[in-house]
Amino acid sequence: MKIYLLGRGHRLEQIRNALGLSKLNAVRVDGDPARVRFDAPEQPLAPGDLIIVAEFEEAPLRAILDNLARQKLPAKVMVFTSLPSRPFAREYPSFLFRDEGLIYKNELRELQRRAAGQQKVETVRQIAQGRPFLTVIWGNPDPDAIASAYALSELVRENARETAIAYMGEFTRPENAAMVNLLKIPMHKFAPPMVGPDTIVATVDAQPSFFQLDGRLRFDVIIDHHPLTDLGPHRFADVRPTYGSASTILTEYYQASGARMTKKIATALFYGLKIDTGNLTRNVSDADVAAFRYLRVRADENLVRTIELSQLPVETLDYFAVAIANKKIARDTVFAYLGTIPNPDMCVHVADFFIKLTGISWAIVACRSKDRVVVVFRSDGLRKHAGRLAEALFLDYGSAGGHRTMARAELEVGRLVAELREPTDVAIEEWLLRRLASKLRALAPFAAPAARGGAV
Ligand SMILES: [Mn+2]
Repeated sequence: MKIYLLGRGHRLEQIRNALGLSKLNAVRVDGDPARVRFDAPEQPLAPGDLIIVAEFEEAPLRAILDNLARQKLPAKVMVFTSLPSRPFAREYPSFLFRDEGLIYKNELRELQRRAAGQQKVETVRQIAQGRPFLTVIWGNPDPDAIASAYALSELVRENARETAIAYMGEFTRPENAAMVNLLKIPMHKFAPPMVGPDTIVATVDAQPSFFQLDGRLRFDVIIDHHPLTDLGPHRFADVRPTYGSASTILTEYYQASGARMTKKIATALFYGLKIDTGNLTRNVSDADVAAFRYLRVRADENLVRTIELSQLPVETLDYFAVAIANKKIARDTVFAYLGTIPNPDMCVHVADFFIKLTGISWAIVACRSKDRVVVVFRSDGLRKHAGRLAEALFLDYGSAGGHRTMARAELEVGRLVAELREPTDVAIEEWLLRRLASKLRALAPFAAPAARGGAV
């Protein structure tokens, strides 16, 4: 590929120097740029060649462009000018234009973004200076919150006297626990003594209004991407509702401040961004895409895969065994009752597995857990609505609802006793089958008539 340079001015010299640095094959075309012939046999152009024009005055620029336009060249023509490029772009639609105004606008925007990021990091570091720094995760820790809390702690590590991460809720998903274990991110269940009189308290992926603590916690630093709520008194806040993840904001902090991003931090942020945006398919902004690109080459992709695959605790196998042995399957519908078990999430794992079976378009898996009966619905969503079915069948006994393909009902055992002599597992399973069969006819053969004519 050859690059031909045409025109006048310091811009042309700058372009030539830039091309020289990138070791591209640039040729300065001498003579009158408004008369140069590229269609002559001694100057053959190849289709991959480029002609770069730089000119700062309108009349000479037009003369050059008219000359090139007449020749119907196979090469692309790129034009750099200090004149506004829009009218030229309309007049010469096959040429590519960039004016200095646009170049500076884009450059300035980028510089401004970095300056703002630097400023923010400096502010947070100053707030943390010499003080204990505690980042609190609201609710059950999810990958975006975990990654952001970790990245923020590392960002202030050299300034703060000590850093710690606390979470309010519980680890409900095994892959989130795997993330923390594999990346060795230190974090602890929140306890009020963690907050001393001079502790700086931060939260990420949440806002103070999310916490129901009657104002017992005061937040100094807030970094979030949820819709803005009343933040109350604070010393630093950065809330960007257009961003797909808080991990994106933290990524920009590292980029802007030049802080060293370790593989561990990059892996955590990459996973947080991936989960919150559903692999860049939900709530994505340009900033998320840019952060994704930045993180992807820095993250440990094998570790990310290991975390993603860590979804099923080994004890799940026992419940799969029960489910497969006890399944009631007819036509396109499968039902399984898992008995009384400690963790109702097992119903979710089994139902997610059953709905993948060929020919199955309804999977319903239920269990008793403490004083509740949990019923998990999965459907293929074709002319079906799992949420409405769950509501129609079970809303009278507790909570029920969901989407076309996924739904859940949680019934209070206390409200079933009127219809069951005793809430044994056998009685609960029979009752559920009768109830389900009233709407899902495929299950009718499994539904025993109600004992003593009990109401269904
Ligand atoms: Mn988030």
